[in-house]
Amino acid sequence: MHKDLREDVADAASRVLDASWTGSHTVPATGLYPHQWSWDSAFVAIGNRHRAPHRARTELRTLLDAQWADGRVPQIVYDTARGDDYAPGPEFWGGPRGGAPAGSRPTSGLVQPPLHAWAAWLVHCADPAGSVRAGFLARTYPRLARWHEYLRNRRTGSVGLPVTKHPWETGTDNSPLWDAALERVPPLARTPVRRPDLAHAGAGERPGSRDYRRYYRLAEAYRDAGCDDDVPVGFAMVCPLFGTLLAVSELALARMATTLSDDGAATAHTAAAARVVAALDEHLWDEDLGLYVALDDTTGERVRRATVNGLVPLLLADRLAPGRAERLLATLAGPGFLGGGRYLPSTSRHDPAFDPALYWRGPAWFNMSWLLLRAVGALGRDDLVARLREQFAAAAPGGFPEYVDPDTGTPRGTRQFSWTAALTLDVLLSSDHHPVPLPTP
Ligand code: 2M8
Repeated sequence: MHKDLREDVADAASRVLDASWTGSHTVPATGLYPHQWSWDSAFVAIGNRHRAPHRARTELRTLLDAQWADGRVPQIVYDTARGDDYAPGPEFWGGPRGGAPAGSRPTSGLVQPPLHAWAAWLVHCADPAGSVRAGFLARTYPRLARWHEYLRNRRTGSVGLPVTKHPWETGTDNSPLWDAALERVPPLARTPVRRPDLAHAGAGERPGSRDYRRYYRLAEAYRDAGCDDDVPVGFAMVCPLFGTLLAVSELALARMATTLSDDGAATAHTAAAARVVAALDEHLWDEDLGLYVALDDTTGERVRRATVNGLVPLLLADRLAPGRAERLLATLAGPGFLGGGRYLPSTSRHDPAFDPALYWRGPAWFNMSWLLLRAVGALGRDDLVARLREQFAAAAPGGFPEYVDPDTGTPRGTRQFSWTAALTLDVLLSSDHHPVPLPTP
């Protein structure tokens, strides 16, 4: 990209991030998502580290300030000053729930994929001197380690991988991976379902009302059990995306521990990552589809659907069982994914549920393309890097959309979406594609 154009795009992305910055955190989108979301903040910090490392550190610290006593980092930290333009709001989660820090902002009781330690490490590496001055690692490492302990102690399912208790926890809420499990949840919620989201995105681009009644039903069950993970709620899914991000984040914690001179902890984090990778390989690999699939922890059955979630383990390429990385690369480049159209779809073009417009069932997402971009960049696959970068070149002209049609590039969902802007910045400004880089000397 020409230098002037690159600067224009970076300026436009920075304006999106500035408009969504509240002074303590960044909202994913001022209309559709007016609060702080867990993994969105991690993606945003990854972009902001290039231009405002102090802000990137604050973003993560604000999120971690809402960490529960049991170690969980909540899916949403509500900003009550922002009104009720999102449902379910803080009142839904209010009442008896365990462990939110006293005096902190109200939160959801659910979680989201554990990208945070990886993001914190990238933020540190972008400005090591500023990070040291702020005591960033010393302050965040213990909290991040506790977050992983929560996942290990309270969320590890029957195959040794973390279990999500609600589609909202997966980050890929409407993915066909959850269809069969969700089908067992009665579409009957006590709470009236409000849909303010439909004022910000087309109904054909968002989940349907039956799905929403099931989402509420599950969230009610979890909330009413005091968010106690010993109580089954009727949804317990193991996702290759969630597991991969946990493993990468464990490797990031290992780097942090080494930097903080705790070699024992570093060894433990590396071993934890290895256990996750071994479980991914043993339980989620699908030889026919050539990627990793989800697993229903309630029935023990694998969910044999090809989605982008199953390609993300490519981030762990050098640690996977022999031959897996090559198969993943072939699947990524093949007709179901990059080879079949313009951008990387969230669901394979060959899956019966593929829909190029509908949220997580086909559209191309910038966070997924970014994850795969880092994976193929580290493997030196410049051909695939170039293909994945094409989507980022379309971000600014499309108004930094939440997602795009993978074949036509038509923007979908909301616009001026923060992680789209942040990751566009990262793609423009990153020189190192290694997923978990070594510290800058
Ligand atoms: C979407 O999820 C929220 C619930 O968390 C929703 O649909 O209302 C997902 O794309 C999720 O991954 C994302 O974190 C969130 C905010 O951008 O929106």
